[in-house]
Amino acid sequence: MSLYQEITALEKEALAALGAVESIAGLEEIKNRYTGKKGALTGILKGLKDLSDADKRTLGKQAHSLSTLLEESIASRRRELENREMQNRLLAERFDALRPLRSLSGHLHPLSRIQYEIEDLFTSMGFLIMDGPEVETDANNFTHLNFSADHPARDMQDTFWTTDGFLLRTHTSPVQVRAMQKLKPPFRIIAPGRVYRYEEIDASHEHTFFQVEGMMVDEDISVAHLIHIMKSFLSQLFDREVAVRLRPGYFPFVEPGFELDFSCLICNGQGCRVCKQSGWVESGGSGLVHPEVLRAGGIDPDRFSGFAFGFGLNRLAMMKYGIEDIRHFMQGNLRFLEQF
Ligand code: FA5
Repeated sequence: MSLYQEITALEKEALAALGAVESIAGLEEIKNRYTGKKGALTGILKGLKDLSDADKRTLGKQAHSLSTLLEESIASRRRELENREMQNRLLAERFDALRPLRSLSGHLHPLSRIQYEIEDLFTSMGFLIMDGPEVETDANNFTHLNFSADHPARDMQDTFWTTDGFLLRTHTSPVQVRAMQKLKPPFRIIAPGRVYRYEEIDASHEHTFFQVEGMMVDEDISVAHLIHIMKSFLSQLFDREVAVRLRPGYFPFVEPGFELDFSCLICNGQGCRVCKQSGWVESGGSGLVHPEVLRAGGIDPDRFSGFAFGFGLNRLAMMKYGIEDIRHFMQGNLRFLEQF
């Protein structure tokens, strides 16, 4: 092969390689192969000095213009490859601020779910939602609710005490006291929240559970108002007609006091294991606010009367969602929680 043919072949080969190369590393390799220190074209250029003057002119020109051509082609291919690399990187790193998030995998805890639902039901009936602290005074948890210092009813709700004389509220009823201090009658409030009792736990008893308190104070409030509100609350919560029954019950802060039952939803009042064959399920305590409690709250019992109730939120949730053991709520078991 003459040198002319060699240079022509080299040009063809090098341009083909440059057209095919897809990476900067590959490009460097080609550059070395042809124009590097030991490259094919470099070798030819070095050999030019041994040629005749006539060959030097023609072949020298051919070799030098190939050298320039390769230099330019390599530079232009490098720009192309660098642009493409940059574009790929930008595409991979692209951040679309408006892209919708994948749906979050979190769930509302069943107690939060039922609490929010109850709050909606009562707000639609004109009730305010109130809050109170979980660490309470003896006065708010007991004394202002008509438990005297040595009242045996104090033992009905075994209490966790702090070392400096406060307690973990045993029920949400102290919020009744706070409501009377804050609001002028007429008013109606509910107060959902966490309560604590020093209690042996089993399938239906926890030491930490939730209640929802309710209180309505106005002129001429009677048991009929209590029954009406309870019936309409429970029927909406359970999405069907629910019957309500009052049994006498003792709580120092109401007179008369009642245990409030509703018809069992599992068996529709026919009798089953859940309602212990009675057809009724206990939901909480209720009654007309004791005149002493109104008086302690700065409300004239000769002018105003009221009803109050306190339900176990866990028990309502168990009935609504068919949960058979109260301990599920606090165990943080994802297989349980993910059902809600
Ligand atoms: C009270 O706590 C009264 N404060 C309720 C009340 C309010 C009466 C206003 C009158 C007027 P009791 O101790 O019965 O009452 O508790 C009320 C409800 O809380 C019970 O019916 C039950 O549903 C729930 N409850 C009580 N103890 C536990 C427990 N250890 N674990 C789970 N739920 C409980």
